[in-house]
Amino acid sequence: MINIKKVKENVVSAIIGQNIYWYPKLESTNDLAMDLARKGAPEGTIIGADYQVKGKGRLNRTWFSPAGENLLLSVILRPSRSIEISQKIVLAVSGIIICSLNDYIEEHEKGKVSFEVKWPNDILFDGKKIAGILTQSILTGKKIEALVVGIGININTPLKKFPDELKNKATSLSQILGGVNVDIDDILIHLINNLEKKYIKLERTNYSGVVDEWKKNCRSIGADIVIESPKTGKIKAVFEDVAEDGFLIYRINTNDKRKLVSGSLDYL
Ligand code: BT5
Repeated sequence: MINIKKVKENVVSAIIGQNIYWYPKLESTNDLAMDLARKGAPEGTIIGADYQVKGKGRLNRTWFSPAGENLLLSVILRPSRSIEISQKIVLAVSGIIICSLNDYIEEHEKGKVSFEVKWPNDILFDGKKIAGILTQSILTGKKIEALVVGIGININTPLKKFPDELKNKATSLSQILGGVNVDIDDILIHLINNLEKKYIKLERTNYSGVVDEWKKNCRSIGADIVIESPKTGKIKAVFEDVAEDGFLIYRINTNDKRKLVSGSLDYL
């Protein structure tokens, strides 16, 4: 169970984490956060859980996490923008997660670990997923009333506990650091502090520089990929770039460049 008192004592924030609600068990932190956001919960409210009965990924996928081992939370943001900004927020949050993991690693003198981002919402280590982000929004027309940013980070789950289909695709911070037990509270404290700093800056600077920052952690521009989306189905392509709005640009052949707004990619 997260030590909320310790977390509150160590966060330096005016917005993020002013209200933290943590539960032993929830269906999904995103579902409750969406409910509370609809009822007017203030910006920065965090909903967390030790266990989710129905942890959600994108596109009706599921998020796996045994009880008490990992970080599962949703943050309610209320950026004064239209929905187009949400992909940039996802890219920015990827960087914030990496920064928070690195802060922990540095603090515990565990050497240098190199994380990588995968469009649109994954954080990987050595090609394996350590964290994912799921955003959901409440809109008036195109204007965002609330954006719920759901974050799942594998902290202490050992490789053997992942289901077979994830064993070659997932990892956790503990696994990366050689099996040590990682203090989940400490990661949460870094995450809240980094979210606070970065979100305030992003709102002030009109989200400039987000895509360039994200690209610094991306090693797959130019790679052969397979993209999959409801609109296109599965197609082979080249990962050309990420556009200024945060969406993926892929190339089918020399003169045919297209934008992927909603979908996934796999490396070939
Ligand atoms: C995501 O979706 O990566 C978004 C995950 C967001 C989870 C958080 S937890 C707190 C909050 N509340 C929720 O209910 N959800 C959010 P997507 O890109 O669709 O990836 C999902 C896919 O990742 C699955 O289909 C699996 O293949 C894989 N996967 C599931 N659990 C995983 C895990 N723990 N580690 C790595 N990969 C996983």
